[in-house]
Amino acid sequence: MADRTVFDLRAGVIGTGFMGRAHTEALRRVGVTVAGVVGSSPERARQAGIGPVVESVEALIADPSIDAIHVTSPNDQHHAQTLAALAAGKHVICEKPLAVTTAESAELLAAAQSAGLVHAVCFNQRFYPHNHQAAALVRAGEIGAPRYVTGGYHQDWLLLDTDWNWRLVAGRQGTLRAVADIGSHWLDLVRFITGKRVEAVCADLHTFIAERDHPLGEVHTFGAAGVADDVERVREAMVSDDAAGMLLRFADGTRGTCSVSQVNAGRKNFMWFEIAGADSCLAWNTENPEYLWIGHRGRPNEVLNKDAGLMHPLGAGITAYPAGHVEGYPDTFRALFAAVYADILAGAPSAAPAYPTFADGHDAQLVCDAIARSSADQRWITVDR
Ligand code: SOE
Repeated sequence: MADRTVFDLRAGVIGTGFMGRAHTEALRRVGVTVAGVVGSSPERARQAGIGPVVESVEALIADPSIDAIHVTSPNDQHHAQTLAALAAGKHVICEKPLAVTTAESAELLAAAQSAGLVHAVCFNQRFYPHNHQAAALVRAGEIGAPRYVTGGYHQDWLLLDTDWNWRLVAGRQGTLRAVADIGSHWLDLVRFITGKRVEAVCADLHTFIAERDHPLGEVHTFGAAGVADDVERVREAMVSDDAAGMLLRFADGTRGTCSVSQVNAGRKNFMWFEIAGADSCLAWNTENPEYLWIGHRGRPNEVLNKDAGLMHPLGAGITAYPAGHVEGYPDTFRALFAAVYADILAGAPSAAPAYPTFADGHDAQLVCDAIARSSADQRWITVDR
């Protein structure tokens, strides 16, 4: 691809819901052409209006003009669609979680590596500028050795017993729901920032809403407001986790505590961390992303505003707007795809990809497996790598 630029690259997107929209919008900002989108039906894809409608996944993957496939379909479809895209020689960007079992995620990682294709998982929340800045500060030793990692991810879009989404359908999400859906973001983020893997977990998952009155049809993510009042509903028992508390042991003695919930009223998309090092502490959250709090003993605390001129190269490198111009959730997809498509333009993964790969997605699956087992057995479980 010697004379091609990012503006010559073409992507196909599977899924036309919340993530399909986020992906197509970010692709256009990076300069990649959205060559086609596939929905749960051609009519749903036309209604979504996010790109040229292609009749089927098979037709999209078979298009020789397409360089990469984005998989944003429900989790139980990721494995088959990703394998088919890789077999067709397409680079793949897959939404998290990568798969619904560790066997599937291991197979996808092996297939991508043997094909020599670019493979990425959308742990996009790494790409808030301050999350790269936090990683740079830790790597530079500026807070001392990380000791205690706390935080979590709270939402409220599944609070009511009338709230619904494919994630609540047993089998479509995988063993875990809230933990796999949003807890995986937090676990990936703290691993990216601290550089430490979770080695063992003690988890307590809970289903607070034992039964839900749900519509018969599909309800998009965060889509409760769009459901008609007179829609027919059925009452069904629920088994997946609405919330979870987790104690974590990282390598070399670092400890952690994480809370995950999709039933915390008022928390719309609130992810936060506080990383205590031997010397100083870092804190950040998604609802105030322009500021990184740096806590000290014996001297004033600091609040670093997002300003490339004040940040380490790692943080400044993914900062696209000047201080005071807030870069939020949609911008994380732009920054992530800019990194991924740099490798796609080169034709293969770099030695040390600047983005989360299927290896990160598979490791997240291994940690989720340990979390599920720990809660079921009510004891500490070591991650089985
Ligand atoms: C729903 O919980 C959801 O859309 C997640 O699936 C995304 O990964 C998260 O970024 C926002 O909330």
